[in-house]
Amino acid sequence: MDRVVGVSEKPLLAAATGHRPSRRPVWFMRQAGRSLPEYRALREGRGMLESCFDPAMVCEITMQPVRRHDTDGAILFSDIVVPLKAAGIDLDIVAGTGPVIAEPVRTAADVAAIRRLEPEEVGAVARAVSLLRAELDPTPTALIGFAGAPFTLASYLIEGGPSRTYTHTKAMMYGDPQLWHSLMGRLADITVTFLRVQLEAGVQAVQLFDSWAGILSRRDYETFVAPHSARVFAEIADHGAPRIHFGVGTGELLASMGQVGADVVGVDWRVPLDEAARRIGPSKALQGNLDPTVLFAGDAVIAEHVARVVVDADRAMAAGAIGHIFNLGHGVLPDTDPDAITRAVELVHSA
Ligand code: 1CP
Repeated sequence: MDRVVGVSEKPLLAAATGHRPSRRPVWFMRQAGRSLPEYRALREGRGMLESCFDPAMVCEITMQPVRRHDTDGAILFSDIVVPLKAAGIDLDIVAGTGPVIAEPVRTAADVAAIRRLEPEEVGAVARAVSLLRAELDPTPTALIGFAGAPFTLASYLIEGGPSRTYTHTKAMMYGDPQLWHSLMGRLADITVTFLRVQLEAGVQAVQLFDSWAGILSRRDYETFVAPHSARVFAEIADHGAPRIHFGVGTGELLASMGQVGADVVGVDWRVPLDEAARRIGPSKALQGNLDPTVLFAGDAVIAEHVARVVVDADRAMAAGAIGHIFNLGHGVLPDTDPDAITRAVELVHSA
């Protein structure tokens, strides 16, 4: 495509803001990396974090799934722990495991040691965004920036890595609410800085991932999490870019998550989109929610499930949702066949 596409012509931005998109926009969480052989080739012998601070590499990995699948969103290749690393926290992303924190945050002294993020510490990310805008401006694809929400970041810092039970996280939350809120406040500051750097460099939408919030009750979410996520959304509102909020297993939290300030609410595969719209209330766009494992079940099943999500989304819009961005209910699984992803995108675009 060689002509410059105006922002209002980007289907993803149109759907997020209640305008009529020229086609149903689709992108996939974790579409960059993972399943693509060209990604594995590029990452050969290069660490994950090292790659996230290399602007040319970030640009190339972000573009790979867009070129291959013709998605309407390009998700910046980065990770939720990148701003924590940049702010001096000793951590690594270990292949096959995920983020690992050298010294888990458990005490008041540990929390006090978490400092602010200076914008220039994520200057490499800003440079990657500039490179990407130059690539994407002539196309219909919008550039999406992202950050981890304070709760999900806190869970990694406190547990020291991925967890099933979030024991230490909940122990601090229930046992020392003052310390908890102090930690969440510091993480919200880092998240705001990281998102503002991306927005100022040119991302056209942002997604706040509160991936693990679904382990909380609605009451706990509202008491311990919502005020901090709400502050993040409020402090980036002046940019005017659509703000997406997503978590896994959040069926019981959708009404609350819909109230912290996002324009678009991401829904996992457990709740049909029309039911999600009822829980969230009117005036929001919805994003989701094909079960990622459906991509392993063959073309006929993929077609059936894509059609079902589209029907549910259309019902959600009849019930007051202002738009639909097609996505998975969570990220692309690593051994997904890339051709199944391409096929799903074609089906969404022709639905
Ligand atoms: O499409 C993309 O891949 C874009 C970049 C991206 C994004 C949006 C990566 C690259 N990570 C993320 C966000 C992220 N990272 C989230 C929120 C989204 C989600 O819920 O899926 C979370 C929770 C993480 C933490 C993380 N980083 C994990 C999960 C571990 C756990 O707790 O279960 C893992 C495995 C990583 C490493 C990582 N991040 C990204 C990639 C491609 C990888 C794999 C490592 C590698 O390739 O070496």
